[in-house]
Amino acid sequence: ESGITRPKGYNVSFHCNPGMEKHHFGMTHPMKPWRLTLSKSLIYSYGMSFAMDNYVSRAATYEELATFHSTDYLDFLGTVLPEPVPRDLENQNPDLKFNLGGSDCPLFDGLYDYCSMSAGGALDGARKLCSKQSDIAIAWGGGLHHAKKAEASGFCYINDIVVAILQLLRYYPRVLYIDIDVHHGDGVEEAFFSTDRVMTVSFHKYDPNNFFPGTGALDDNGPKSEHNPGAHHAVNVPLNDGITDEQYEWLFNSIIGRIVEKFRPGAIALQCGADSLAGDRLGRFNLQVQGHGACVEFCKKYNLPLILFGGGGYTPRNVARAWAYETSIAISCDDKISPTLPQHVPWREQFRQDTLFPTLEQILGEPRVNRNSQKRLQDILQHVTEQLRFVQA
Ligand code: V1P
Ligand code: CA
Ligand code: ZN
Repeated sequence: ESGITRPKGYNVSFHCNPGMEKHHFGMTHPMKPWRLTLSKSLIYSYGMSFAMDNYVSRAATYEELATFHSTDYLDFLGTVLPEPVPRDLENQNPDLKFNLGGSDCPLFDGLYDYCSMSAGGALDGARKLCSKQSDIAIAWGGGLHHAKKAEASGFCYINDIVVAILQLLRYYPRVLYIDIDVHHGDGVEEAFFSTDRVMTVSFHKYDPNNFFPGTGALDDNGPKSEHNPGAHHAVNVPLNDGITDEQYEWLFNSIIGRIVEKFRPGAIALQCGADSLAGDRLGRFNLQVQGHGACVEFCKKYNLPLILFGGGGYTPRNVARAWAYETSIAISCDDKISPTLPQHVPWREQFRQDTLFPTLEQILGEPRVNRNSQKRLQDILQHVTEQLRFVQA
């Protein structure tokens, strides 16, 4: 008996396509679609599927992808073949078409299927919110925030988030996009740069010279022209290495609290990239599963239609923990699931410790130095507060 029951008074829908999980970016590539398998296996082992509507999502159609992407790009993406010999780091082709085929965005078998399945889950989730059949939709296979209209970038080929938000905009006057991936959500920001119907907020590690993608400075807030409706509608929260749960929660709650009050969104789209967790192979923060999940909890409290996307996350055991915990928050059973991992969860040894909430010591051995002063975080909050004076719902 897991004690996990359906949430009272609202519905959660869970959208995934097992077809995504069999794709591979290449042996040494950090993006492992297998992390989705591990996440689902933990979610199911806890018995959470009994508390949600579970959907095997379909692949998004060409027309659906073309609501954002250029047809030139989609046509090329649909016909490129995998490279017989993977390019190595020294042998980069300098003129890649649409940025496809480099080490970040390699061409692999079934690439188009993988992309359209990721977008299909996100779009199905958005549609469930629009039709009010669900109150919270979960699409862990989405969240690929770097993809541009006609360009692949940073492991992302199709921007499922933009496609899903475009769907939400058919029903909701304003959508708030929040991105807690350790990287800047540049593709989503750019897509909605010139509209005041979407406010984008990204929390990320910022170091223009040494951390991908290098954009997302505090004062990059949208078009500089006051005549452009998108002016002031991009919020950027640049952070340094080692930020802790306590600091992140304080900043997240303060900033999002003020934004919701001022912008009054009709729906919230939250990208839950798990590379902001401590111990991530690419990330630099010291967040724990609890602090990451607290962002989901905070967004849920507004009782607005909410869609949760995946995103980055390169240490699969921690990705699975975070997305399982966040699924439990969505269905309000976070107080009922055991902090000890289920006895019969497949690949149990992959998790190293048998807890859902490993300590920083367990995750890292040696903790990462926190380079975020409280003064700097206060300055960030002040900048955002001043920026919001120009925002009207
Ligand atoms: O740093 C770069 C590029 C490659 N240089 C020309 C600059 N790329 C990063 C890309 C990170 C993408 C993150 C995606 C997401 O936000 C959303 C899914 O999480 C990169 C890194 C890195 N350490 O930042 N690529 C790789 N590592 C890489 C390593 C091995 C093989 C292939 C790519
Ligand atoms: Ca981010
Ligand atoms: Zn990332």
